[in-house]
This record gives sequence, C-alpha cells and structure tokens, in this order.
Amino acid sequence: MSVEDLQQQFVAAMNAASTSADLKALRDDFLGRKQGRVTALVKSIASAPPDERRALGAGANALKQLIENALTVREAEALAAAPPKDALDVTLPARQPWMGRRHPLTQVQERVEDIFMAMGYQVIEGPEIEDDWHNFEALNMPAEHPARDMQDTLYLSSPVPVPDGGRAATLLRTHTSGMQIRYMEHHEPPVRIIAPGRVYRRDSFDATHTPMFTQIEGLVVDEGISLGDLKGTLNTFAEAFFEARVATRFRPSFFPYTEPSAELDVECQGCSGRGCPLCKQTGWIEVLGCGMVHPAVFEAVGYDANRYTGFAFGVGIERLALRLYGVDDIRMFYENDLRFLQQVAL
Ligand code: 2NL
Repeated sequence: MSVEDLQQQFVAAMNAASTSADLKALRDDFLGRKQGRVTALVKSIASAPPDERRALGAGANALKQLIENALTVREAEALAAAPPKDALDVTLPARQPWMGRRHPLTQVQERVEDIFMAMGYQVIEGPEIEDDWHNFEALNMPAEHPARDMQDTLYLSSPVPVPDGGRAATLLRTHTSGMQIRYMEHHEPPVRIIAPGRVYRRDSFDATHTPMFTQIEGLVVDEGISLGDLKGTLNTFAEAFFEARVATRFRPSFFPYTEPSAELDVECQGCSGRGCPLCKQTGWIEVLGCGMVHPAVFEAVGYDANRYTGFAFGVGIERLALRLYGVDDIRMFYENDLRFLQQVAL
C-alpha cells in the first residue's frame, strides 16, 4: 500500500463521514494504535529496502499529520452542529431562581394597614358570612330600607336561628362594617380599628367590576371626635399612601350609617390635576367614602350617642391598586398571569 493510495482512501472515507460517530470510526481505522492503516504503514517502513525508507518515512509522517489535522477540524465541526444531549455550556450565565412574592392586592392591603397601625389603630378580622343584624340592621338599614337594594346582596340559602327565637338570613358580607359593629358590642370607647377583608356584591365581572373585592374600613370613636379629626386623618393617609403632598377634596355624599357623609378625592397623580383619561378629564381621583358615625349606629351597639362621636371610612383595595400601578382592568388582579404579577414592584 503506497502513501498516495492510502491518502486517496482516507479522502474518500472522509467525504462519506458526517457524524461524530463516523469520524471516530475513521480515526480508529486510520490512526488506531493496533489496527490503524497509517500505523501499519509506519510499521512497514522497517522492512522496506534501505534506499526507500527515508522517503517512505517522510511520506507516512506527512500523511499521518494531514489525517490528524483533517479529523480535528471535522470533529469540531460535527460537535458544533450536533452537540451531545448532555452538553453543558459552562459559559452560560446562572439561572435566576424564581422568587415568590405577595400578591399586589395583598401588598396594597398591607401598605394601608401599616399606615393606620402607625397611627395606633388595631387591625380586626372576622367572618365573610354575616347575619342581617351586623351587615344591615345595626348600620341604620332596617328591613325595607332602600339602601338594602342599593347594595345588591348575595344571600345564602339557609337562615340561622337568632336569640329571640326567629330566624335571620345569612349573607355574604357587603362590607366589613359587621366586624366593627361586633367590636363595639364588646368594647367601650375609645375605639380605633381598621377592618380589612373580602366583601361580596351581586355585580357584573368586567374591567371595572367584580362580584368580590377587598375592602378596608376604619372606625374611630371617643368623646369629642370631630369632622376635623376625620379630615386630618384621611389627608395624612392620602399623603402616606401616595408618598407625596397631594391635594385632596371632600365631596358631600350619602351613606345610611354616617351623617354627614363624604367622598375623598385625591388630585390625579397621572396629570397633576390637569385632566387625563385616568381621571376622566376631571383632575380628581375618587379614593374612599367616609363620614361621621350616625347616632343610630351608636344606639344599636349600646353606646351613649350624646356622649360619644366618631368617624368611619371605607376604601376599596382594588381601586387603590389600579391607581397605584396604573392598571386599567381590574380582572388582571384575579387572573394570576405571572407576566403581570412579576411586573408589580415588591
Ligand atoms: C365605600 C364607603 C364607608 C363606612 C364605610 C362605617 C362603619 C360603621 C359605622 C359607620 Cl361600623 N360607617 N363604615 C362609613 C362610610 C363609608 O364605605 O365606598 N366603601 C367602599
């Protein structure tokens, strides 16, 4: 076998090889230490006629080098084209672990709670299933009161026994006021509490409504509590929540359980009051409802309405969250799409 023949054989075999496995077989076939064809050629030099040995040796070595070079190049190409399944690229940046975080609504709720706790309020929680008395009756909304229609209520099917022997409807609470009634029934003033929780109304499910939402109500009762205390407290809350000196206004409103009643508006953060789509060109964003506790509520819980006064407010967490994050569809908070949830700052 001449050097030239062997080279031709190698070139032909090389042209036929494509995978890493083909190339490995080729390397064994030509350069293998025991059976390799080039190895055999080199071994045969010793038995060649002395005057041919030098040329044969040089040719064999040149061929060996050529094959080695060709295989090295093709092996690298084959590896790049089809890396083994368990290939590990140690130059890749490390993967970031997925961090859990609290839901944006929970974050907003805790933000509101923190502000009021810093002002000395106690956080109270209670049942989502309420009875008629705590949700309506004690809040100056007796049976047939038009306000009971105003909040389209989700009633539960089985009425529960009440102490006087009758049966009362149970319902999904339409506000967290029931807990505040319960608290007043068991504590004398001074009262300084907030009551966060889920509330339910018979409502549509669209970009601006959900049949369930999260509310925080607040209640302060003591001797000498005035409308000035209400305004000062809620202005302080608005500045702490929006982290700015925000202009506010108190707009007259109506609730059966407060008199007088008001809505608190905050200067629109998006346009600084100039008017934009967020505030529907009014320059103001509605933040919460509030008022001085109606004397009928004090009578219902056994407080002396001539001695005590108080203020109360109710704020919807979803609405605050929409403002804070600039979200335009309330359903985003309930779909749990991680792409949405991950964008909301901790
Ligand atoms: C709103 C308005 C409000 C109250 C809630 C309240 C509770 C008691 C006595 C008197 Cl025990 N008032 N709560 C007062 C005014 C407004 O909520 O729009 N909430 C989403």
